[in-house]
Amino acid sequence: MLKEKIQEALNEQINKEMYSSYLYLAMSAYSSSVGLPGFAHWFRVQAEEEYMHAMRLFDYINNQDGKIKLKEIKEPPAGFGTAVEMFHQVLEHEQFITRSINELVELANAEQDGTTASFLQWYVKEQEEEEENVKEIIAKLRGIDKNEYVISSVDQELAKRPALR
Ligand code: OFO
Repeated sequence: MLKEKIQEALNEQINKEMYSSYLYLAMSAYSSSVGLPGFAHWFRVQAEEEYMHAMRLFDYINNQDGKIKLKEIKEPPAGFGTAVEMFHQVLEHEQFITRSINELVELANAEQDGTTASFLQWYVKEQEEEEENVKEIIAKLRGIDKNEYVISSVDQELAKRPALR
């Protein structure tokens, strides 16, 4: 049985992951609108991945006989500037999510809930990978935001991201 505090924080994390999905879907739409189909594809896959992150929490709460509480998902912005500016916003958001996961782990430890702390380890690793991937893309885009050739070669590279299923 989940403690009330833990259940609340896990439900809050579902909302954050759903917002991440929404945010990346907005970035996908924006990328399409500015003629970057590879970016659009990458963000669409990322949005699906974030939905899976939310569902993993959803299943965990259910499996622990907890209570799911779905909250309103905030509206994401519609414009994100240049490609590199957009990825800086992604990094900022992922750093926010990493802090949130770390706080959840701290809470689980403080509440002596080893099951939840160990469940969260998957997210700790995932956040490490997500931040790393985004930093790599920023490194490729840095300083060349106005260089059409490089943007289009990164666009072609992002188009190769495999779909989730
Ligand atoms: Fe769910 O990892 Fe990104 O936000």
